[in-house]
Amino acid sequence: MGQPKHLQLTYHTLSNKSKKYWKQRYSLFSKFDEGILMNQELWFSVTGERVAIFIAKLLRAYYQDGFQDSVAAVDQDQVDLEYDPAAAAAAAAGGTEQTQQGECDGEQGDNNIQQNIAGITILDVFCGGGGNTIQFARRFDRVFALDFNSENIYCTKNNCGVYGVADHVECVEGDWTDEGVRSWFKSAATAAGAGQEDDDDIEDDRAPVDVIFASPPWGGPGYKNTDVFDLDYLLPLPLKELLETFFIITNDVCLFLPRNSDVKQLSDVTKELLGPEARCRVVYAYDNGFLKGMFVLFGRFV
Ligand code: MGP
Repeated sequence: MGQPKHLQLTYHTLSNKSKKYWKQRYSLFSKFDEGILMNQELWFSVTGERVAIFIAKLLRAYYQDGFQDSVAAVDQDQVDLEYDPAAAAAAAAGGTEQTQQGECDGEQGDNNIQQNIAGITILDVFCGGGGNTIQFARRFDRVFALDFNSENIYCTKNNCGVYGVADHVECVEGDWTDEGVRSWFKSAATAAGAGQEDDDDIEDDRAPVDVIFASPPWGGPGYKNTDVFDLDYLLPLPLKELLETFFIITNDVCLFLPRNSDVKQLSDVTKELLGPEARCRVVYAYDNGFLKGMFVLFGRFV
């Protein structure tokens, strides 16, 4: 059974824009040689494995221990999650809760993932090639992997199979900007609450979601051409509109954004949407000393 050739790119068939990522192929997927598939765009946008492991571990630790302890728990796993006073001061000026930096150490201390966190469902809204989906699926009960691009969905399904996590993942082809697609998901908390009082027989087959994770398109590697990335240029929606669509379902949201994202803008939008006292948490993700991006956390993760 042959896989589509254009998803089995080699150094020679990669576009010039993506060639530089060839030597990073095993940091994108350590099982690259076992049949990983990616189209041209995924080569520069998929979340590297150690970064994906880092955020999956952090969110899992939260569910095990609560956030304060989760920082400690991740620390114990040798992830050097340090408080960065300079960045924190800058963020505080913008009103964010706290800024931290985490060194992504991959599987270290996490080799025997005891068991997936039962009953927690994550929606990976822009799943791309499945880099994040795979690591969530190794640690959480259920992951919905959504993408509007059928090729991405094909790659995610395939790549989840390579990592043996397909049983935990439901791939859905759909565009988040489409209200019909969004309305298919609902808050797991509401679903549980409704279930208790439920005495009507109205069938509701929408998918309950606890956490929304989003690593949206940043518009390609060109995000680095500016000192501060204006989050109005996120795709497919500007930051505020994107968050609005998420908060209808759950406030427990985690974004992966460019490392040069405008933190003041993040703070302003957070207050606008969640109230004047509202805060978000920013965690800068370093891999081998290189800053790869920032995670921005809302709701119970703050
Ligand atoms: P990068 O900044 O292009 O590479 O991507 P590098 O090698 O860190 O930077 P350079 O300064 O050496 O040139 C770094 C990581 O950012 C990628 O592995 C992806 O995880 C993420 N990333 C990059 N882009 C362009 C996107 C994007 O458009 N969307 C998302 N979600 N992630 C991206």
